Amino acid sequence: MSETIFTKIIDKSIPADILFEDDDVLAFRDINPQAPLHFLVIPKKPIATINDITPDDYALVGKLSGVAAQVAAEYDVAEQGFRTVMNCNEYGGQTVYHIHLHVLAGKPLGWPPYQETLKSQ
Ligand code: DGP
Repeated sequence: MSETIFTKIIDKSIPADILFEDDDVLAFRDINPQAPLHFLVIPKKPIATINDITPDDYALVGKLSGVAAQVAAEYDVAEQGFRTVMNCNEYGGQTVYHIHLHVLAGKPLGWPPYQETLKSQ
């Protein structure tokens, strides 16, 4: 997998506002926040997209949700609620090809999360 900006955040060659870190996972604030609290939870292992997850990664990928909830609790938004999103490839709106769980919190979030009216199929 080619290196992404997130590899540089993991190895600290570029700065980020880090909210959580352990041997497997990093959480940091999104540079372009879409909610009062918007952070990303990523595995340190570079996995390009959801499509590239293998069974060996299932525990690691599950841990992203656990860390999301842990950080949300630390920032006192867990009880109000929050949204997690993982975009995949072009139609999913993915721009950085290192999987990342968006965590959006701090205000009521609309649903559905897109504006287009579905055309008849
Ligand atoms: P996505 O579109 O799902 O691939 O989301 C990528 C997110 O990554 C986007 O919300 C902005 C964020 N992002 C991109 N570059 C940087 C960066 O250098 N630092 C931080 N903190 N976030 C970044």
